[in-house]
Amino acid sequence: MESTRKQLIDLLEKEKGYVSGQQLSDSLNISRTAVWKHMNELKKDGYQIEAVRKKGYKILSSPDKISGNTLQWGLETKWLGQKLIHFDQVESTQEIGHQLASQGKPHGTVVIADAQGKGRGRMARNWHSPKGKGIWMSILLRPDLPPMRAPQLTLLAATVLAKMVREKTNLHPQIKWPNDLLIDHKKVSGILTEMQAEHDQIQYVVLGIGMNVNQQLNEIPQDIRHKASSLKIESGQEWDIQQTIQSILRLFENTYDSYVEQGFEQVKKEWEHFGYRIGEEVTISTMRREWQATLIGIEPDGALRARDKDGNEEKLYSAEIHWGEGGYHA
Ligand code: BT5
Repeated sequence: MESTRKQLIDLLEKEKGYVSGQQLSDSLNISRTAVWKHMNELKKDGYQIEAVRKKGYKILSSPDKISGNTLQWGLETKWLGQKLIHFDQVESTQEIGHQLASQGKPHGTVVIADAQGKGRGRMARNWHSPKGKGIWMSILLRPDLPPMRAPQLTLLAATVLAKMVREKTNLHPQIKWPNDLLIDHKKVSGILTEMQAEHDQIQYVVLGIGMNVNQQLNEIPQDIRHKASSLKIESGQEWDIQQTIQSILRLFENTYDSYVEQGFEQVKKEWEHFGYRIGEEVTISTMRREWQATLIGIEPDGALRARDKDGNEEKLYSAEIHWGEGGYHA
C-alpha cells in the first residue's frame, strides 16, 4: 500500500505536468478507482493534488508537515526506519524507544517527534526540543555486540551527522568527544545512547539524536545561546526537516552496515577526521592532576587518547577538558 503511494508520487513528480489516471493505473497495475483512493490518502497526508478531467492528476505541493507515511516514502533504506513511528508531541522519544524495545519491536525501528516536553541529555540533563524546529528521534538497535562496544555506536552516530552536514553544506562540522556535533565551536546536535544488556550481550540500544535545524538565534534558549546553534543559523538557510531525516537515516544505515561487516576501524578514522581539537593541545584536569596534553584520537572502547609533553599516553574516560580559547565549554 505505502509503496504504491510512493510510486504514485514518483510518477507524478517525474512528469511535472498532468498524468492521466489511465497512465497511472497502467504503470502501477492497479484499477483507476484504486488510483483515485490513493490520491485521497495522499491529500490526507498533506499533498495538494489537482485533478482535471481529461488531463489527469498533478501534484501542486508536497506536505511540509512530517508524517510517518511521508517520511517513509522517500527513505530508500533496507532496514532502518522500515518501522517508523511519528508523534506530534511526546515527553521523550527515548522513553518510547525503550517501550517499543520491551514490546519486541525490531532492529531499526525509529521514533520521531515534532516536539519533546522532556527531551533529555546525558546525566538527566535537559534537551531543548521545540516544535518543528529540529530532529528529535530515537533509533532502536539490536546489535549482536558485547556491551563494551556500545560506545562505538555513539561515535558512529556522530560521524553520520558530521558526514550529513558536510555533504549538504560547505560548513566544517566537528565532533567534540564524545558526542557533540559542533559547527564553528557551537553545538548543533547531541547524541544519547542508552543500552539494555544481559550477560555479555547487548539486548538493545536506544540511540537518541537531537539536532537543531531551523531555529533562529532568538529561538535558542538564552542560557545556552553562547554555545548552541542550529543548521539554519550556521548555513543561513531554511532546511527541509523531512529530507534531512531521510539523509541521516540513509547514511546511518550505510555506515552501520559497513561497521558490522568491517569493524570499528573506518568509524575511528572518520571520527578522528572530524574530531574537535584532535592533534591540538588542551588542558585536562582529573581528580589527580591538571596537565597539558595533545589529543591524539579515540580508542575502540570509546576513550579519548591524550599524550603529555613527555610522550606519555593516557586514556581518558571522563575528564574535565578545557577545550581552549574560543572553544566550546560544556
Ligand atoms: C546530549 O546530552 O547532547 C544528548 C542529547 C540527546 C537528545 C535526543 S533528542 C531525541 C532523544 N530523546 C531524548 O529525550 N533525548 C534524545 P548532553 O551532552 O548531556 O548535553 C546536554 C546539554 O546540552 C544541556 O545541559 C544544555 O547545556 C545543552 N543543550 C540543551 N538543549 C540543547 C539544544 N537543543 N541544542 C544545543 N545544546 C543544548
